[in-house]
Amino acid sequence: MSTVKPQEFKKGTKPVWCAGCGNYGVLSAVYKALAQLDMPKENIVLVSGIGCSSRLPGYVNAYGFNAVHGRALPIATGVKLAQPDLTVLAVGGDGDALAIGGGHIPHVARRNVDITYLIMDNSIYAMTKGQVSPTTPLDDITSSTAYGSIDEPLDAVSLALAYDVSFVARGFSGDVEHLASLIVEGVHHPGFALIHIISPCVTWRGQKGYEEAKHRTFYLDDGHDPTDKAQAIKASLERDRIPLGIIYRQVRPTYWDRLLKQRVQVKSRGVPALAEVFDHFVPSFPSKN
Ligand SMILES: Cc1ncc(C[n+]2csc(CCOP(=O)(O)OP(=O)(O)O)c2C)c(N)n1
Ligand code: SF4
Ligand SMILES: [Mg+2]
Repeated sequence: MSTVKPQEFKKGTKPVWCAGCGNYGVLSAVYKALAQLDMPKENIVLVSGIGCSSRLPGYVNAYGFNAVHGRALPIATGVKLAQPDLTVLAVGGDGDALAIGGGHIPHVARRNVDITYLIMDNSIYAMTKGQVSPTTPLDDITSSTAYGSIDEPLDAVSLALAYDVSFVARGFSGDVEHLASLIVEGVHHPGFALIHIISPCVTWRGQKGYEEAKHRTFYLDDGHDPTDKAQAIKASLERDRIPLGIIYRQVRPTYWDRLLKQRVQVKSRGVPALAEVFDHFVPSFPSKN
């Protein structure tokens, strides 16, 4: 049982988010999860892109890096590979993760880098004043779609399952306790964990985000087996109802495990120069597996 209090992760800087923004709930869940994880602050790094949601690391009492739009994952990968004993969380919005940064998800997935990625989805480009995003519903009027969006929205969970991300979950900013438990599970998972979070923007979408969450979400129960990929895909294909909880989980070697294995192979082949490179960049850090 952790004795660390969530407030210990709270920074003096007050968030600049609008009143009613879903991001407050996500931040509270991050505080709770980090307290439950009970690890030293100096071992935690949060890397974000650019957007309202990407401001989150600035409000957490741990290491943080507010990076470049769409580039949270490559930077988080660099941090994790340089210091594998750190706990690395990547955070960002739907635009950051699924538009400009969308090309990074499959590669982190196939490498299974041990990062927990929080996608804070408000279905809009909020920071730049309400343009259509990859998850804006069809027909929605936004700053850039005066007559309604004519693009089908992307589903982050379906995408993650198609890319074979090894841990896929969905939470809602309005249920802090549940979201915190998903973050804890994601961090404990050895490999890439993607958590899709419904985090409404009240300024550019009014109450729409909260109404969608209220009327369409449901919690997966014990009948759902997250180790069964077919069940996970079936759950993600429900278009009218949105499942919350752990949708998929598979334990398989991480990128670090593979590097360690290669280090042994390189050494056994007796190429001293290459072995030296591996000794330098791939020291024997402990693995979660
Ligand atoms: C390379 C680059 N392109 C575009 C921008 C402008 N820009 C900043 S934030 C943003 C979108 C933010 O949307 P999202 O990632 O969903 O975050 P939100 O603000 O909704 O939380 C854009 C297009 C930028 N900063 N850098
Ligand atoms: S504009 Fe939207 S996403 Fe940004 S802080 Fe305000 S409510 Fe939150
Ligand atoms: Mg957004």
